[in-house]
Amino acid sequence: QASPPEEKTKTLDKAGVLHRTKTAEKGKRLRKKHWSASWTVLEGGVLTFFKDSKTSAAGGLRQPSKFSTPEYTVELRGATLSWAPKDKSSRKNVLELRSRDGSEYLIQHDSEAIISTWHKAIAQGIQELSAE
Ligand code: I3P
Repeated sequence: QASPPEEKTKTLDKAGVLHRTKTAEKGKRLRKKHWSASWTVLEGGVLTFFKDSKTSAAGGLRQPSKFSTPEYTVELRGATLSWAPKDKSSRKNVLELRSRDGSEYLIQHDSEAIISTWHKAIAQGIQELSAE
């Protein structure tokens, strides 16, 4: 399915609330999943999950200092992204992101349209970093 031309620009920066959980830490699988809704920012080849989801969209990509503590930052260079296999989660629309250092995250949104735009943006970010 072809993208309209305006989506082919290099604007990768994106922010919004996603459900996420970390499933592995530097190659070591975590035993329990803890899903939480998180303000998520894709900027400059780094995906940042903040602790909190209660952030005003009016702030755009800017994060009020009150909520500015990132919980996880994922360097996209050398990372891989795929749709999670069904055995990884009972949820729908789940992406699996593996960082170069062997950490893994599941990323989910009930809206297929919303998760698809994240899929596209993160995949494009990974691809552009590998092409540098
Ligand atoms: C887990 C929790 C997770 C669920 C996981 C459960 O239970 O319900 O949301 O993952 O399923 O084990 P608990 O809260 O007791 O830790 P999904 O929502 O992604 O399915 P799993 O054991 O199949 O990974």
